[in-house]
Amino acid sequence: MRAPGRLIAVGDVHGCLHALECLLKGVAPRPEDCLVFLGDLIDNGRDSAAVLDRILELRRQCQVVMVRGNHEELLLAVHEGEAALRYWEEVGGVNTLNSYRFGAGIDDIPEAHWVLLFDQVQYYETEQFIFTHANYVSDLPLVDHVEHELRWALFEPENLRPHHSGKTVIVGHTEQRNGEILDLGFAICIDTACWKHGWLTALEVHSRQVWQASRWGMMRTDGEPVLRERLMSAVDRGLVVSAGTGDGRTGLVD
Ligand SMILES: [Mn+2]
Repeated sequence: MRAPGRLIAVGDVHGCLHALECLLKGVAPRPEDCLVFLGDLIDNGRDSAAVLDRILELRRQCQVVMVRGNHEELLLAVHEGEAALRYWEEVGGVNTLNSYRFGAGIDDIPEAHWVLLFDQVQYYETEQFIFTHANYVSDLPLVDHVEHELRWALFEPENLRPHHSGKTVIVGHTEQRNGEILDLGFAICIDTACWKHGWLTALEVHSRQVWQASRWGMMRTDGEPVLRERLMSAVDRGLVVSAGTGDGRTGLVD
């Protein structure tokens, strides 16, 4: 039996608080709705700490499922030793630490956030849908998947087949730098690269209603291209100085 509320997947937030706030305003979650965060709530963007606080608050407003991303996996591994901590810092963790306090260390992350991260699931499955962070193996039940397939493997259309269960798979992780959802019918990637001038995407999986917001907290208008493409077309038309050759203000930085 299908649950009464909406079932809404949310792509990789990556510390983009303004995008998340904007998206939640648009979605206006009701208590019967279920929001499935596909992982990578943290790192790269500036406001990871506030994003985790917002998720804690959201859990009092509607049902929330959090699928674990590779970035959360790296953070949870920092207690294994210095090398793990250094590696996480290099792939976006420094911004997460600075979101607690400039120059913060791992001990500055509050207990409530660790508890929240430990609540993340490996994947989420309903009667019609499968949600993972990164990818899936078409002929394997989800329970037999390993962490690489769930959280690290790139979503490459040429290598994908429908999952044997017949369920539609929803994933994040593989950045769609053009800002558009990659919809293969049997599988859909909604990581539209929010922290890199793209959008944060929410998708209601039954109705296919889509919300997209920029990291500056603006809702996408119909057909609006990502900032990267607007800038590149301005460069092509000679309206702005090309990235890297001018004063830096138009530079496109990953
Ligand atoms: Mn990821």
